[in-house]
This record gives sequence, structure tokens and C-alpha cells, in this order.
Amino acid sequence: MVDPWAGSYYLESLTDALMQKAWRLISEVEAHGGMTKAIEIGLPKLRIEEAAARRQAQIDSGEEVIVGVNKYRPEVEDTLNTREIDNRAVRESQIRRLNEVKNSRNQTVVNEALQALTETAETGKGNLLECSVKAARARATLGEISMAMEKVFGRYQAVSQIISGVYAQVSQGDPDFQKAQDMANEFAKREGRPPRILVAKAGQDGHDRGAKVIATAFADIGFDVDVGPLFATPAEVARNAVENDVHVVGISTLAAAHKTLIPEVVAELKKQGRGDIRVIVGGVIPQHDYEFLYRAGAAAVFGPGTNIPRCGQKVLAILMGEEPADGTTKKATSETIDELFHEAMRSYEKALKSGIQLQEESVNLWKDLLTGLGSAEELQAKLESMTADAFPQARKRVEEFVETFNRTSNQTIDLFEKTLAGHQATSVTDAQRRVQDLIESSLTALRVNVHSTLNTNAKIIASWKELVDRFGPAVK
Ligand code: B12
Repeated sequence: MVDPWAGSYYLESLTDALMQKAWRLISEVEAHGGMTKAIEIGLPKLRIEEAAARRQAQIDSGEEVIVGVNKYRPEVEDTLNTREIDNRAVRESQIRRLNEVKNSRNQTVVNEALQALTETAETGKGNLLECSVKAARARATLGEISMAMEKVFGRYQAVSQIISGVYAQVSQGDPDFQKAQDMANEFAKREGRPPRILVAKAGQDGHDRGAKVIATAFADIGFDVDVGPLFATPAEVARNAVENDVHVVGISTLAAAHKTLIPEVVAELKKQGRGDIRVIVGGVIPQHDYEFLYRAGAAAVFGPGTNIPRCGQKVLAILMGEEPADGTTKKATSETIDELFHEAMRSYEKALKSGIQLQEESVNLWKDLLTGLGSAEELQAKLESMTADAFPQARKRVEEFVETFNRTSNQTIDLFEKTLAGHQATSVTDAQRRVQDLIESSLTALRVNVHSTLNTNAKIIASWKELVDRFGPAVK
């Protein structure tokens, strides 16, 4: 094996730098009495969160480029098809299964096994793992097994600390960050206290990196930040928000429970008399769920790749009443509306072009056949090759077209809706209605055209199949 970099000064210096850095971290842990002690005071977590905040600031300021995230973004986002899970049904089925387990086991044996586990935890005599395995064999549940030990050891609570300054350090000079800070100052002047946010995690979702990054960055922007514990219930999140008298609750959710949790948090806030506290949501949330969340009461939704200074500006604009808290953009300027409109037109054009392209392809297919007609044998051979090759390919193309068409026309509709929402805030309502009618009827016409094209294609294919059946081998 040849290592072209062997002995390279550059590589050796990189290796050395890496070792030095690693050694500094190891020494820090050692100085605190080893990793167990370091974990108890939350040191490794703190270092990870610092690194995450620094990296996020580098991405947000453009110092680090991630293609498709902060540079060279797609003109039109592809719509993703995601699997929809009915959380309520899953929960009910899990409860049913747990009850089945509990009803079919020998409860006395389970109680003894759990008792033995608690005693081992208390006395330190015996093996916890062995006792846990015995309890599991008796069909004790995971919750019961951990609860048997929790009685003695308590439950681990991660130490939550907000790091300050790390995000700001990298973001100095970023005009968006500066603007967010100015807005936070303006808010403090108007309200007599800084904007206050509770960054919360709810449900069984342990992804807390995004939440921590947001907490750190928002603190550097000028928010008073409270960070809630992991695995909170919606009622606990609301209580925490009310007790801390925050202006806004930011839920970070990455485990597909947003459609369950957000309506519950909103309802709990109302129940606790603070329906005025705004709720914003961030994390891994598919675009097509945004509307649901707005309708459920979310004031804004921030997906992966969110630029934090701009997100901070938006939140502050909502808090200062400069933007509506329902996902629409009230203060859209005429340029942004124009841009949206052009984007919609581009997407509309794409939908049309894909239809035209498909038509051209099928015309070429028939042309190819017609120009190849010669003797009866040649026709037969041609028909056979089309059955085996061209027809299945044509069907695949039609399917691809339908997918592209549906996707681009959905995007077009979304974009037109946004354009209209922008206009709604600035121009005459009558004109809007007429534009809306126009768009809707042109899209309906487009749909009808495409469907009739597809029908005609299907008829052509059926006729050809009939021909092939009659003169060629049976079509498979
Ligand atoms: C790191 C990671 C983990 C780490 C988490 C470490 C930690 N302490 O956070 C570990 C390894 C533990 C993990 C575990 C799991 N993970 Co994971 N994980 C990821 C991963 C790769 C990155 C998440 C991340 O930290 N991103 C960096 C942060 C900074 O970005 P972010 O959270 O998106 O935040 C940004 C925005 O969303 C927004 N934002 C977020 N929150 C908030 C809040 C507010 C108020 C605001 C304003 C904005 C905002 O702003 C941020 C800055 O731009 C994602 C995939 C991905 N690329 O997103 C999967 C992902 C989230 N994980 C996933 C899964 C399935 C799991 C597991 C269930 C796997 C398993 N079977 O065990 C477990 C679940 C554990 C649990 N109990 O929750 C899935 C979730 C799928 C879904 N939603 O349907 C994902 C999407 C991967 C995938 N494509 O399948 N994971």
C-alpha cells in the first residue's frame, strides 16, 4: 500500500493538533475526577453544546457552506412524501398490549422479582443485571424494572446550562444577527423587560441539540431564556411557561409527535389562563404539516436549516405585533410578493413543460413505429419490440409525469396562495378574489387538459395493444 501523504508536514501537523485538542478534553475530564464525575456536573454535554452552537453560528453566517441548506438552495422545494402515523392509535395499541402482558403473567412471581431488584439496589449485594433479567423473564415491563431501581437511586436529571457568548462570538458582523439584537433591544424598550422565551421539549423526544442551540443563540440575541427539562408533558410545559411569565414558548420537536403535542400545549396554556403566550415550533417537521400547526395555534414553524438570526427577527416581529401569528406574512413587501408570484409562475411552467415533453415523447414513439413499417414480418418484429420495451417504458414515463405534475401543481397552488396572502394585506380585496378565481380556473383547465391527454394516451395504447394482440404475440 502506498500512502502519498506519509511524512507530510501538513498531515503530521493536523494529527498533532487533533491530539492536542483531544488531550485537552481528556485532561479536563481527569481534573474533575474522571468521566462519571464529569457527567454528573454536565461537562461533556456542555462541551458538545458549545461546539454545536459555534457550528450553527458558522452555518448561519455563511462561514461554513452546506450546499442546499445555506447556499445553492433549490428554487422550488420538492414535496416529500412522509409516512403518517396516528400517534393516538399507536398509544392505544401499546396500552392494550401492555395490559395483555400484565393480565397473562403470574403477578406474584413478578412482584417477587421486582422486590428482589429493589433490595439489591438498596443493599448493593447481588447483581442488578441478573435481577433485571429475572424480572424480564417473569414478564415485568421495562417501566416496572426501572421503577424498581428508581425507588432507590432516583431518576437522572440532565444538568441544563445555557452557554452564553459562543454564538455571538462567531456572529459578530453578521447584519442579520445585528438586526435581531436591535429588535430585541427595541422590544425591551417598549415592554420594560427583554423578550422572554421558554425553550421546551415535550413527549418522548430526546433530541435536545436544536433546543440548546436555539437557547444559546436566542440568549445572545437578547432574549431571557428558560430551558425546560426533557420529556415534559404539555401540561408541565404550560405550567413552566406560566410560572416564568414568558412571552413565547418554543417547542423543539424532532420525533414526529408535533401534531399531537402542539395542540395540547396550546390547549393547556389556555386552560391555565395564559392563552396570550405565543407558541412557536421548531425541528424536523414536514412542510405539509405547517398548515395543521398554524391552525392548531402555532404562531410560526421553523424547520431544519433554520437561520437563527432571521428566525429571531421573525419571532420578535410577531411579539411586537408586526407580523400576524398564523403563518401568513402581513408585512410582505411588493418585491417579496412579486418574487413569490414569479416563483409560482416558474413552477406552473414546469408542470406544463413536463406535460408537453411527455406528448412529444409519445409522438416520437409513434413516428418511430410508422417510419419502420415495411413487410408484415418487420411490422410484427416492431410490434413485439414495442410490447417488450417501449410500452412499459411509456407507462413508466406517464407515471413519472403524473408525479411531477401533481408535485409542481401543488407547489404552484401553495405559492399562489402565499402570493394572495401577501396581497390580501396590501391591496383591494375584490381584485384578489378575481385573481384567485382566475388562478383556480386556469389550474382546473390545466388539470382537465392533462386528464384528457392521459385518457387519449390510454386509448391509443389500448388500440395498439389490440392490434398487437391480433397480429403479434399475446401482450403480457
Ligand atoms: C443527532 C441526532 C440524534 C442524536 C440526538 C443527540 C441529541 N442530544 O440531540 C441521537 C443519536 C441520540 C438520536 C437518537 C434518535 N433519533 Co435522531 N437524529 C439526529 C439527527 C442526525 C440530527 C439532529 C440534530 O441535532 N440536528 C442539529 C440541530 C441544530 O438541528 P435541528 O434540531 O433541526 O434544529 C434546527 C431547526 O430545526 C430549528 N429548531 C429546532 N428546534 C427549534 C426550537 C425553536 C423554538 C425554534 C425557533 C427553532 C428550532 O432551528 C435549528 C437551527 O437551524 C437527525 C437527522 C437530521 N438531519 O435532522 C436525526 C433524527 C431526528 N432522528 C431520528 C430518529 C428516528 C431517532 C431515534 C428514534 C432512532 C432510534 N430508533 O433509536 C432516536 C430517538 C431518541 C429519543 N429518545 O428521542 C429521525 C426522526 C424521524 C421523524 N421525525 O420522523 C431523524 C429525523 C433521522 C431520520 N431521518 O430518520 N438522534
